[in-house]
Amino acid sequence: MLGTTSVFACLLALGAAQSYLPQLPQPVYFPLRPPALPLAVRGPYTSAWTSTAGNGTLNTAGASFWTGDSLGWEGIVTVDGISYEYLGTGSQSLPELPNFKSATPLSVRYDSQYSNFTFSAGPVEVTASFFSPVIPKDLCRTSIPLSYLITSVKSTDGAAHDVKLYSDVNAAWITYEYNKTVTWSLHESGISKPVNGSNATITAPSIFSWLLQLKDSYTFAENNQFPEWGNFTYSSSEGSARNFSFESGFSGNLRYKFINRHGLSNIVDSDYRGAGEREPAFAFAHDLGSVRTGSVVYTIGTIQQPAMRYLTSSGLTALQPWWTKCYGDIYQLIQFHYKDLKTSQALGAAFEAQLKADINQLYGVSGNGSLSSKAGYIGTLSAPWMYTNTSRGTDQFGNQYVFDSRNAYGFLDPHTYEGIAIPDVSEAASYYSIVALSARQIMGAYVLTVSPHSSDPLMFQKEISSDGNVNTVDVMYPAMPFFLYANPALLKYNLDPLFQNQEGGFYPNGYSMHDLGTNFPNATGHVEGNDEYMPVEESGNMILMTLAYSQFAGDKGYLSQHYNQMHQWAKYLLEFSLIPETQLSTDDFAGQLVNQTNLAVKGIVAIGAMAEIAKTVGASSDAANFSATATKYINKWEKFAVDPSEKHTLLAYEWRSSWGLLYNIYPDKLLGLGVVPAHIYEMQSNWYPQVSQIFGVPLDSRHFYTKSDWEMWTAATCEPATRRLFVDAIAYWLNETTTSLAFTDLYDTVGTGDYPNDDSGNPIQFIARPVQGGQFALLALAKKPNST
Ligand SMILES: *[C@@H]1O[C@H](CO)[C@@H](O)[C@H](O)[C@H]1NC(C)=O
Ligand SMILES: *[C@@H]1O[C@H](CO)[C@@H](O)[C@H](O)[C@H]1NC(C)=O
Ligand SMILES: *[C@@H]1O[C@H](CO)[C@@H](O)[C@H](O)[C@H]1NC(C)=O
Ligand SMILES: *[C@@H]1O[C@H](CO)[C@@H](O)[C@H](O)[C@H]1NC(C)=O
Ligand SMILES: *[C@@H]1O[C@H](CO)[C@@H](O)[C@H](O)[C@H]1NC(C)=O
Ligand SMILES: *[C@@H]1O[C@H](CO)[C@@H](O)[C@H](O)[C@H]1NC(C)=O
Ligand SMILES: *[C@@H]1O[C@H](CO)[C@@H](O)[C@H](O)[C@H]1NC(C)=O
Ligand SMILES: *[C@@H]1O[C@H](CO)[C@@H](O)[C@H](O)[C@H]1NC(C)=O
Ligand SMILES: *[C@@H]1O[C@H](CO)[C@@H](O)[C@H](O)[C@H]1NC(C)=O
Ligand SMILES: *[C@@H]1O[C@H](CO)[C@@H](O)[C@H](O)[C@H]1NC(C)=O
Ligand SMILES: *[C@@H]1O[C@H](CO)[C@@H](O)[C@H](O)[C@H]1NC(C)=O
Ligand SMILES: CC(=O)N[C@H]1CO[C@H](CO)[C@@H](O)[C@@H]1O
Repeated sequence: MLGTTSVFACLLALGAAQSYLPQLPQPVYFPLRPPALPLAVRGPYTSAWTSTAGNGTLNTAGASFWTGDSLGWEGIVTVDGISYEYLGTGSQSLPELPNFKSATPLSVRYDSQYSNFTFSAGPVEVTASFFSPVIPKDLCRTSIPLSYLITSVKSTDGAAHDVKLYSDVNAAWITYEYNKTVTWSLHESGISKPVNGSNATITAPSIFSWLLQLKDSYTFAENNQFPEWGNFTYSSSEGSARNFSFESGFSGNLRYKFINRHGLSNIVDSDYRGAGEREPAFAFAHDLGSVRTGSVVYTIGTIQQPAMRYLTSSGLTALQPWWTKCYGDIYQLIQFHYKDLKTSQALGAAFEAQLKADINQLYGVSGNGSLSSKAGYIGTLSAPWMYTNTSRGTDQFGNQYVFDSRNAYGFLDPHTYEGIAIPDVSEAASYYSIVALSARQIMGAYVLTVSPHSSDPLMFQKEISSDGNVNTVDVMYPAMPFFLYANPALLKYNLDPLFQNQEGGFYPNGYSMHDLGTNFPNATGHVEGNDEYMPVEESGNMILMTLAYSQFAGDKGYLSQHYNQMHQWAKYLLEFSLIPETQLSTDDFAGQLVNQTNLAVKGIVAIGAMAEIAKTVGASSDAANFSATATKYINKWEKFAVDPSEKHTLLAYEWRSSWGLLYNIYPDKLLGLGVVPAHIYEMQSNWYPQVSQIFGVPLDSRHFYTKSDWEMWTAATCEPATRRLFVDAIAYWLNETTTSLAFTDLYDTVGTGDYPNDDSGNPIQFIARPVQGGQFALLALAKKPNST
């Protein structure tokens, strides 16, 4: 057997060992193949994904941060002496070894909680089940920034086999710069004193945790989206294994040692160094013995304590994460979380079951009807051209499709009637595949903290990828449907810091602020008032979100509490919403525009919402005034906003033939305000199919790109046939797009459904944004209080 030093010598001698990308068969995906699958997604800094771009999968593409930067996460299963890599690509740069292979991908399945990857490894099947619980009603568990990986094996030939498991992580999880010194230690069973060698007492229940941190940390700072403070942890325990071992050291060395000797040396490397310098890796190995089935549990994540920096009347405050109230210190947190697997699984399964039941109900699928059932199509098509052309054929990707104009399972390009159609998939199945994919991405953009003012938590959102602002109002607004569906209280915890800041006199403008801080995690507001200028957008959004929370939570007190502040914003809307001056709307990448139809209607609907709010708090003369103004404005708006053809609203008043997604009428329907006349809904619903493209309806007539969150909001305002077109188009796009990172909301509806380019030809990549909460627009509408 090779000793440690000779393994090194061997690797060094081989230098850049030949790296090969194995040609592996493609796994089968259920319910579809998204551009990236969540692996460990529990917060802005615990956000690991695997991309499916270029036919990549878990053991060809490996794990990456939401930005696409690689993370070292390695998994090997050894069966009867042959090692198979199922997670990561780290072992592929080892010198070629006769007893080392890639596991063969079989299937990839996801739901709202799990991404499960199944492989064959000789006579066993191995499943890597990545579990990031989405349990929004459980505040303590929701605040935990850690995720699970359960690796299980199952004999496929009925015989018992000798099985060993290995896994490691590297320091790329906590630093963008590979030359920054990282320090580490191994901890046993919640004890802060580290262990090494023989003072580690290995027993079945003891939990071992690697902790990594930057030697020089900077609290509340980021470097290329990576946190510059906090601890990364990777944990496991012996469990039912026959033998358990650990080691940290040079990655190639550890993997080589495991592949050849099937065990580790229980040594903690003391040569603290950068992530790129003889890549330090942190490993666990389990010897399961001769088994037919078996499994090992790992937990992983990045823990920041404190979590946020917050401006209050007593100055800048460092806020502790909410879990400190529930579990204690970081060691106790890791222990609790590890042991909590079964309970978390039960809670996650309950959310998932409810989600499926709610979708079945939405589509009228009775009992335990499968989501692939085609039952549940209700409604008629009112655009007559859709009746007359049916066809079947092969689309540009080689998929068979059937376009059935009576049920709109697919749709054709209305201009060419050519091979552009969505495969024959039920809308319920499409919708499930979208919302199930979105759930972890949404929750992964938030942190819950202790509040300096009350016993309720505060919730902060990171505007992931677009600019990193804190609690961006026009990013909370599209995300709102998820919270209304899953737990409206979270929307309140997210709104509270914005009210506290502005009611506390920290913002000088008469309209609502755009965000609570330019750089997450600094929730320090804009005392100068020079935040991004979206006055009508954000004032409308705040009023609409506040009423939505109040209605869905049955909390009228919240309206009285914030009436004065909302009244101030409503006054701004009275003045500026009907004829909006040149300004940005939330779709700021599209640039400024005067007289935006969709922005104006948001302001007007918000004035209608203010009438409802005033009525609820007993301000009846305010209510009458707001109500009369909303009616007066909507009548004028209709004259300005409708194209002379009377087929659609315009993108901007006086811009003849322009059009756009009129998504801001969704809150009118959601909140039962009745401000927007029914014939506007009908007209728009009939219009969208006429301008749809292969991957959906463009955001507006200026470009071919669209926003999937706004598409789903719009879908919720349409009659069923048009709604189906939107829903199926988004699922079809997810299945086929060439975008390579977590579910983007901004994509091209033509070509390969890629990221669009800006006007200078540079791609605009929106990644993993919480706006996908908007995908729950149909479910929120179905849950609307007092809905009939
Ligand atoms: C992906 O796999 C499919 C089928 O296995 C193949 O047709 C296609 O060319 C592959 N694409 C790439 C980019 O390798
Ligand atoms: C994924 O695996 C877990 C067990 O680890 C199981 O409970 C869950 O139902 C699976 N989900 C899917 C979509 O296969
Ligand atoms: C570390 O790497 C970064 C680039 O990633 C570079 O800017 C910096 O100068 C390097 N620092 C040292 C000490 O080498
Ligand atoms: C284990 O041994 C190391 C020295 O190798 C020491 O630093 C550490 O405190 C010991 N831990 C315990 C729990 O005794
Ligand atoms: C947060 O504020 C601190 C103090 O001003 C600063 O050092 C840090 O870089 C800021 N964080 C980010 C992400 O900008
Ligand atoms: C976590 O990391 C920070 C550096 O960001 C460090 O100061 C702290 O001691 C670490 N906590 C633990 C429990 O290791
Ligand atoms: C457990 O594994 C280690 C590392 O391979 C080995 O040194 C040790 O002898 C094993 N212990 C038992 C009881 O098999
Ligand atoms: C752990 O123990 C090994 C050998 O006993 C020693 O070489 C190493 O420096 C120790 N690690 C730490 C972190 O003290
Ligand atoms: C649905 O199926 C589950 C498990 O298969 C069962 O427990 C439940 O009773 C069924 N519900 C109905 C309404 O049939
Ligand atoms: C995704 O594509 C696969 C393969 O073409 C197909 O079987 C599946 O039905 C599609 N799923 C959806 C939701 O469109
Ligand atoms: C905005 O629309 C109003 C109403 O149609 C019109 O009077 C005004 O001239 C428009 N403003 C601009 C700059 O086009
Ligand atoms: C009513 C209608 O639009 N029918 C169209 C069906 O498709 C053919 C081309 O395949 C068109 O020529 C028709 O106008």
